Amino acid sequence: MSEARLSADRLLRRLAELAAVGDTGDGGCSRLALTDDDRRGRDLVARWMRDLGLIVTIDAIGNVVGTQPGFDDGVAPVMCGSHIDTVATGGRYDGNYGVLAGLEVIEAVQTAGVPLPRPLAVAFFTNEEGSRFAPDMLGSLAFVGGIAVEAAHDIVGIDGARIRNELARIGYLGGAPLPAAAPHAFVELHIEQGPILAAEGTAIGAVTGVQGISWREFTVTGQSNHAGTTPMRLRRDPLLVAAETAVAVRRIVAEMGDPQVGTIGRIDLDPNLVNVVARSATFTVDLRNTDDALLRSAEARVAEAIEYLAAAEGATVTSRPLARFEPVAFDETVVCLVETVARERGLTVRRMPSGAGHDAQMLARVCPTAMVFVPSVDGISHNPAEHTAPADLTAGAEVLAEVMIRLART
Ligand code: HGY
Ligand code: MN
Ligand code: MN
Repeated sequence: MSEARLSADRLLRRLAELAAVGDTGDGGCSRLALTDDDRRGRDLVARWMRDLGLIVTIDAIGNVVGTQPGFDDGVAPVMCGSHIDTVATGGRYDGNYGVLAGLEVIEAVQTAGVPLPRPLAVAFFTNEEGSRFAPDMLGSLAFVGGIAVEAAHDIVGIDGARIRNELARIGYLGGAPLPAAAPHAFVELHIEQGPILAAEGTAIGAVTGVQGISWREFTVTGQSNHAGTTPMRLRRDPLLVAAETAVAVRRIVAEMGDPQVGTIGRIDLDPNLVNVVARSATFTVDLRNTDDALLRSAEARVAEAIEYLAAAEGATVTSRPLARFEPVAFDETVVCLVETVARERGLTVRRMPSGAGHDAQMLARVCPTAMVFVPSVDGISHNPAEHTAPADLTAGAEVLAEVMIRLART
């Protein structure tokens, strides 16, 4: 039995209250990074942190950390957390769960007066999703010094907004120093967002690491022309190249086999009109693999395919990287601790890599880090239907609590 008694009701209530911010009316929520909805979500969670008496800091990229008071500055905290920005078709658990469960853990520890030699902290990091501003995990990347603040501030989003301006506009251009002091350890609790735990009936994932991620934006330029008067043999249609690229990506990934995945998630057609052969097609290719050499091979094959398809249509191609992070392995000691705590609590547990990117993959650069997964019903995520059973949410939070308490005593 843990020394701290978590309140499942309070956790579920806060999850519902946060999900109401940016509610999309279909069970999900939309809080794209640094929008007004993101600000409202930030204000709510920061208020909960302050109500708990935590020291709340905001840094220059808008990361927010709540730390227990009463410890010397030099004593590094055991930190947990995740993100509260969402994709536009987000569910209510991705990121939010790890932040609010962390808040619940700290509240339970404080209520029980659990004696710890170092503080606990909970963070939400800016722009984990990367949907509006690339790359993803931007806030945690800056937190660990993986990108200069000035470079991060100058990033322009898909809607033309600049990060620094948006941070200032929503009141989260903070003064806490970057890179931040390294935590003693970091644990991120998160829904799996995939099908494995639910299919197996396993309660907890002891996450061993995160697969490599490659995002690249391609712009294929052809010739805008009249849809009625232009014979097919004279067309240089960039949309055709984009469509053939989608087929090529699927073929390449199928030939490589699991765990390689490939996605064309965003496409913009210019001028995007019913009676105009497009001038250009701009689209993103998201490739991922647990093996970096294979990921590089997939990148090369896709780039080669696009060049070939564009040349065949008399079109030209330019591209730019949006994100590229190599595979990350988490700290074996912390992964083992997650397994041990889960088993002690009578929970089934299995080791697994993460298919999704997470802030933990950045914190792993500066301190012992691991993640705890709980099942996603039908493996659905980045979708309003995203769901995790309350009992699974509670079990994950209790594992988080015990792992953090033990890490605080190491
Ligand atoms: O794309 C990802 O894996 C994460 O949701 N940012
Ligand atoms: Mn997430
Ligand atoms: Mn996500």
